[in-house]
Parts: sequence; structure tokens; C-alpha cells
Amino acid sequence: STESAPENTPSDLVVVANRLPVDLETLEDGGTRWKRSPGGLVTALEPTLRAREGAWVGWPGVPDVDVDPFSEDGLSLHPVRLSAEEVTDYYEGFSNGTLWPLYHDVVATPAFHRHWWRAYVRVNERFAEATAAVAAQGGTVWVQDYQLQLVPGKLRELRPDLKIGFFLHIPFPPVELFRQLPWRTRIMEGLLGADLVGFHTDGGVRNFHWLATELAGATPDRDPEIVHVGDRPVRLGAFPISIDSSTLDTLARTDTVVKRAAEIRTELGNPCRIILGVDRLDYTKGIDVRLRAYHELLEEERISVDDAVVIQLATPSRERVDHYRQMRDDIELSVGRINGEYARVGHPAVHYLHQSLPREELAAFYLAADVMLVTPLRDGMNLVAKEYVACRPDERGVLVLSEFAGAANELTSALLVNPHDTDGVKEALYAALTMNDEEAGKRMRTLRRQVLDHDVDRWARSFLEALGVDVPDEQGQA
Ligand code: GDG
Repeated sequence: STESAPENTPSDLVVVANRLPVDLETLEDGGTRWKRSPGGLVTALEPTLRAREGAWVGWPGVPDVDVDPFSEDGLSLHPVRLSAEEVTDYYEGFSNGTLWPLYHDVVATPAFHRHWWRAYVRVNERFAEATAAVAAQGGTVWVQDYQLQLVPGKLRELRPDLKIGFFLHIPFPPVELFRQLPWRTRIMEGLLGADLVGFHTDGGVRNFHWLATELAGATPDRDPEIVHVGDRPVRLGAFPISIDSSTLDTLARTDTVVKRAAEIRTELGNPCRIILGVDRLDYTKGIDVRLRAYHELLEEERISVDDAVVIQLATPSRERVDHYRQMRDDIELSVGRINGEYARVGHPAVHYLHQSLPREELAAFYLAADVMLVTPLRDGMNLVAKEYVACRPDERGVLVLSEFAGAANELTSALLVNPHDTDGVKEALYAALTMNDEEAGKRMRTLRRQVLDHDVDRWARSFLEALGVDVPDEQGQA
């Protein structure tokens, strides 16, 4: 639904993200249409954005198209154009081939290419210019994530009147790793253009503080959550992101989802236990780690396929980046090996889906799973762990969670594992498969209190309040 309303009105609150909350889809007849991509971020920010003539600046997901600003459900959307070459160099290259592996503890080797960096600078400048053109005098801008780290600095040059916040959705790395980056000082200066820089964890805050003061020339304050750039204070803070917990909780109680969960168990041949993994197919997620643990338990005959089957949902992701292609092959090889050795006709050991499922189906998977395996080598937060908990109003199910996911700081009643320790993961998986109902229930109740109390709305609110924005309450009152 495209209306003509407020895209020319300056906005008091502008969100800037690599992607718009809608995707431009090309139809079979060559025409195009917008499809909403309802991420947690949009859902969380929508009421606030509406209450303040909100705008969103981002790439519509298709290269080489010029799209005029338009309104969608009262939100004004400002598309930023990227050429096909920029998608390759800025997005797939510098963002996902340099920064992503570097910020995830170099679990894959980052590539440093000067032409990728140049594209990153150019595209960040374009985002900053687009933002400067839509933000109202004295307004607030909230920049999202690692693709746009130069935007705060550039935007401050263009519009010193604005209040600028930046939130990083992935880990901010240990200083020795960050220092590998040839453009480390430029990135720090870009981020320090913000008034508030937010991370998921205190670890991110500490790493950033060291680099800001030791590398980028900022002055420390007595308060460890403030540094000074000249006479301008920059606040730092940990803001652990979350999910729309009550909506998922409600969904998991609906007849459709409850019935579908039971059906999934039947379709699997009523195994005693269902083990579930849900990830974007990414090398940081440790899908190989959990397959190895399961494989070894079968080899050692501590479990059989009748006791426990695995469902691994691996959503297609970044398929044009080399590391991702290689990793997909490796994982599909392991799945094939395990099934080759342990499946029986009609009864696979590992059910592997390289697909994206509808939200309701995903909720049914969560509700059907006796054990949820979340084993990233490194993860900013990991929303899947929280979604599993939110989908268990029955207070059953056991969560096995990597201590290297940001979520481990909050979800301390999960079985926490070191994903580099195969024996440890294996023992935790076995413990989860054999845990008595009483202990599982106790752990799940604690996890649910945490997740239901700390939802994504609370996250957005606390960030914006720290930035000094009056956030309307649920009734829309400022
Ligand atoms: C980055 C950070 C941080 C997955 N498959 C399907 C599907 N999903 C949804 C999940 C979940 C989301 O994708 C994945 O979120 P994660 O947080 O687990 O991971 P990243 O994509 O890497 O996100 C991460 C996050 O940003 C937020 O700051 O937590 O650490 O890496 O919501 O449910 N959804 C549907 N079908 C699928 O097949 N509908």
C-alpha cells in the first residue's frame, strides 16, 4: 500500500540500516512489488517511529534500481541505491568478507582488500547524505550495525545538530583482533561520531573503550561508560537485544501450532527425543559442532536413532560469499555421512532443511523440540535461543547454549557449553536428552521469566532513553 503522505516531511526519528524493512520483489511479468520483511527491529520500533514522524533509510535489496521515497503504513521509507559492484564490494566484500569474520573472533580468515574498503567508504557516505536530507532539525538518528560504522562520523560533519545513536548487532572484537584491520582508526573515528554507542554485552563496551582511548585518541572519563572526543562526550553501553516474547508465547499456545507440533513428532516416527537446530547457514553458528556431538553419541551407542533424531533448519544465507559455499558443502557432507551410517529407510537420523520456513511452522518446530542446540563459536546475541524459550509455555524442553553467544549472559539456566570442546558438547547433549522433567521444568521456568520480562520493546526503549529520546508508552502517550 503506497500512500503519498509524509515522505517529504523532515523526520524527528530516523532509523538507518543496510536494509529497508521491505524488500523490492521482481514479479514474473517483470513488474515489481514491495514485500514486508518483518524483523524484530521493525516490530520493536514501529510504535515509536509512528509517534514521531519516523523514517527509515536503507537499501531495498535489489541492485541498480532507483526508487523514490514512499510511505508504507505511515512509515516513510527512503531507499538508498547500490550498484551491483557496490553490493559485491561493500556488502558481500567488506561487510561480510572482512568485518563479519574479523568481529566473530576470526573463526574464518578475514580478507583485507583496498577496493572493498573504498566501496565501504563511498556507500557509508551515501547513507549519511541520505540521512542528513531527511532528519529534522535537532532530530534523532539511530544507525544500525557493522555495515554502517562510518555513518555516525560522516553524519556529524554534515549535521552537528542531530542526536546520533549507533547499535552493533554483532560482537565487538577483542582489541588484538580489531587492530589487524588496516582501517581500524577510521572505523573508530566513524563510530565515535555517535553520542551513544551500544553493544549487546559489557565485553563489547570494554573492547571499544580501550580502542577509543588507546587507538583513537579519545579521553577516558571517571565513568567507564563515557569517553570524550574533544569536549563532546560519547556514551557507551550494553543493551542486550531481545524478541517480541509475548507474541511468540501466544503463537505457541494456538491450536494450529500445538497440533502442528504433535504432527511433526508423528511424521518423524515418534522418536523419544527431537533435537533441533535453527540457524542462518553461517560458519559462526557451529552447526558442525553439534552434528559431531550427535554423531559421536551414535557411534558410542549411547543413543540410537529411535532415541533421538536431529532436525537442522539451515536458512540460506550469503550464498555468493566463498566461505559460505564451502561451509554448506562441508555440512551437507556430514549430514550425508551420519544418515548413511545410521538411518533406516523412512527414518533418517538428521533431517536437514536448507530452506526458510514460515514463522508458524518455526514455532511448531520449537514446540516439538525436546532439546534445542544453539552452539555458535561466536554470536552477538542469538535470538533463536530466546525464541525457543518464548515458544515453551508448556515449560518443557532443554536449551543447550554456547557460552560464546551474547545470550549466555542472560540465559544462565541453560546448559552452557564451550563449542570448541567436543566432549563437553557431547556430554551436555547427553545430559539434555536424559534430564528428568523436574529439573528441565525448573530451568525452563527461570529462562522464561528472563525472556518474557526482557523483550525487544524494552530493549529499544532503553537505548532510546539513554540517547535522551522521550519514548511514548504503550498507549502512545509521550
Ligand atoms: C544478528 C546477530 C543477533 C531463521 N531461520 C528462519 C527464521 N529465522 C530467524 C530466527 C531469528 C533470526 O532468523 C536469526 O537471528 P539470530 O539472532 O539467531 O542470528 P543472526 O541472523 O546472525 O542475527 C545475532 C541478531 O543480529 C540481532 O541483534 O542476535 O547475534 O548475528 O529470529 O527465527 N525465520 C523464519 N523462517 C526461517 O526459516 N521465519
